[in-house]
Amino acid sequence: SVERNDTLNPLTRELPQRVSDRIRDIVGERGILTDPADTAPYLSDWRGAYKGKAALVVRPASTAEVSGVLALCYQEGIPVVTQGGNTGLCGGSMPDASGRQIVLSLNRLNRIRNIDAANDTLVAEAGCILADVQNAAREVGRLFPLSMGSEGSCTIGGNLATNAGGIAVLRYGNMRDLTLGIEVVLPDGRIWDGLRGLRKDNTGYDLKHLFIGSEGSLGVITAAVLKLYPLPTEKAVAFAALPSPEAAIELFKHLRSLCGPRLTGFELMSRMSLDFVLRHMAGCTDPMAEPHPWYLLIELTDSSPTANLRELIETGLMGPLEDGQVLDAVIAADEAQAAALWKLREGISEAQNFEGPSIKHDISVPVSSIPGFIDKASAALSKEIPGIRLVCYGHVGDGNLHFNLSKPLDSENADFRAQAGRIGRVVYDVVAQFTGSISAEHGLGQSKRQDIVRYKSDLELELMRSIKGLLDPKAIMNPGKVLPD
Ligand code: FAD
Ligand code: 2HG
Ligand code: ZN
Repeated sequence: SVERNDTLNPLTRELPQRVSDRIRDIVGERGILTDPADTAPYLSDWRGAYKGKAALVVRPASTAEVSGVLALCYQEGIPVVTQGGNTGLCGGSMPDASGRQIVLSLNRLNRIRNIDAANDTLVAEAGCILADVQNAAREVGRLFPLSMGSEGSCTIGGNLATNAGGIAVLRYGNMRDLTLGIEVVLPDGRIWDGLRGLRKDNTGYDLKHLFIGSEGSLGVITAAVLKLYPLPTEKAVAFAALPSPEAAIELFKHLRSLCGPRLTGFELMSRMSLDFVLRHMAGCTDPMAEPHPWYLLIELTDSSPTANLRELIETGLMGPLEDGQVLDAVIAADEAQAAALWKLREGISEAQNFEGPSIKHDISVPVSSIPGFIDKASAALSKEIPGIRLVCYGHVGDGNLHFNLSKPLDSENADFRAQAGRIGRVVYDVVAQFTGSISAEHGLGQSKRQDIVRYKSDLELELMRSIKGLLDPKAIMNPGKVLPD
């Protein structure tokens, strides 16, 4: 609230000048952005689906500065929206329209503090770009396996706060599985140093897991101890055409038995998804002569010098090709071809943006229920909105589908957007029938927080609210996100 005798910050008319002056004292001139040209990228998301206003964009460069800013915000009751690379897909990093909230961007907190090759760990600050962490690990002959289309922009803090997944979860797990310890600044400014690099530590409640996946609603993650793995020395990538999702799950079972943990990526995509990529992404071409209804992108990796993965994947595809469970297959001959095949999968998200407004459903069901889910949800939607364009793809080896929709060609953008709530319910009710999740890897943000009322038990919601009340008693951390009203 604004005190009577206080001068308002002329930039926002919302934040008292003395507060912005104190923030400037903490983070310095470089730590505050005020020019609209500089703040614009922080106030709208990657898709242009969410926009917000902020009292200030603050960019601390150390944990101590984060602590100072939060202590002040806590004292003054100023709401804080933490932001990493701003690549999230649920509006979690966007401030609201009030202009009262502060965006706390961690992009200057981006040092790699330590690499311990013997312990296979790397300590990264939250603002490190994921690709930079992957490269730092590679430089010491190690792998940091988290990988996704946004890796050139998303940050370790955002990956932790959303418990990000991506394309290698099948083998290495999601961000939660890749993290041994974290450092967190609590809403009142206190710093919890939980940067322990231990693979065994049973000393009570594992507090880091409360903050991982909390989407900025409990505190600010400032650094993490991440797990490293042996660098793969061999890789094989195949692109296979299939008649149906059932055939994809049969092939999954077959390849898991044949290849064991070497099966690293298993990504499904529908023809519509591939069509969008071919239409909009420069340099992408169909690797097959004819169109097919479904495709899989399959990756095997190994660190053992004796593995012959190309031969292994050929063997794995031979039987299914003979009995018609696989319609056609292409195996990458070199790294450039492998990258070109991956682009067909990784380009879908961006390509869909060119087709007008989209409605995203990042769902998971047990792997065995994938075909049943696709059948039921597709039938329900086609009945609900004739002409709807289903853009179905995802990390099917993890049971995770991006069951996305693009508007019918003959409908108005605004009409389509207005139906997102109703359409979501149709899809999520089918998810619930298969005991699935309405957010597999992207989080709840602002787009799905109300939906969880229908799909989580009262007890779960009560426990979530109790944890929020305990850690953030003044509710200053990312209000309007994660928890329902
Ligand atoms: P932001 O978008 O800035 O923030 C996301 C949330 O985390 C917000 O709620 C924010 O408040 C909170 N937050 C950010 N930093 C911190 C911090 N330090 N402390 C506390 N809270 C914080 N996601 C997947 O899981 N798998 C994918 O395969 C995948 N592919 C993608 C492909 C594309 C092309 C795009 C655009 C996105 C993709 N995403 C994917 C979504 C997104 O990239 C991830 O959710 C990523 O982890 C977000 O990181 P970020 O740094 O951009 O976070
Ligand atoms: C992916 O797997 C990402 O490509 C993005 O998670 C999904 O844009 C989407 O819906
Ligand atoms: Zn994904």
